[in-house]
Amino acid sequence: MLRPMLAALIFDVDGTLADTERDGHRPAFNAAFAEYGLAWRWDAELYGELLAVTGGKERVRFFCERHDPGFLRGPDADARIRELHAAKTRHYVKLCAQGIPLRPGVAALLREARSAGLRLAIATTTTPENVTALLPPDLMGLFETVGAGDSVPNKKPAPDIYRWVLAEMHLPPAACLAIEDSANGLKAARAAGLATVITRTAYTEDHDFAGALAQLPDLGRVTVPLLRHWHENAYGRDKKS
Ligand code: XBP
Ligand code: MG
Repeated sequence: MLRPMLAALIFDVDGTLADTERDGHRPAFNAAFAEYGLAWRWDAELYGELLAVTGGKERVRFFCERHDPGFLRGPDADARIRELHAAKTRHYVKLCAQGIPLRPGVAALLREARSAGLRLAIATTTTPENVTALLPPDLMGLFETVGAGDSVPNKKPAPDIYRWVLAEMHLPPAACLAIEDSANGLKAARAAGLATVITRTAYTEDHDFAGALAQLPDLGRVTVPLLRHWHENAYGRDKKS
């Protein structure tokens, strides 16, 4: 049977393209809480625990269940969480305007991949506005498909966002590689049938990355030929067994 050729790279955003959680999303949440007169403050350690849940709205609800259940008993808690999250997104977009650096090797690999004829896509849990706010327009323009936020019913570790992106690109998972930073992300990509490269962050250093194609500190030493080699190994090996 023919080995699938590598045709596309599908990138996660938070923790993969940039280390956005501790110094981007977390202060944006805290700014929104202050704006709404809430006494909640997420320090870096607590936020690390809350990252077990993907999705900002879902994370606020998860926090309330443990630290302020009264907030959820109030009238229309869902609407207030949505409003709070919209404020958080405004603060996050402002923070991005001040510049959140991309992780080592990301910009170079995106450009190299496009000039090598690979197609690029994004599969993220974060809100779409956050993606365009984070990426400079020239890099944003390299992606043909962006799957983000509430465009699918279930967030990572469910495979929905990866399946949505594969459908948009009309590609089988075997023709792609996913690049992720967290165990939830790895589970989502693997459940969608994608071989996955992991770049760990300070928040995901101790995550279980069993089943990953490779685990790296960052993309600083990753090139397209190396990704092609890993992809071939992954699928070559599968075909023989
Ligand atoms: C990580 C997430 C997101 C962000 C916050 O996304 O879980 O929810 O933490 O963004 P990724 P929102 O899949 O890119 O790693 O508040 O917009 O949800
Ligand atoms: Mg991530």
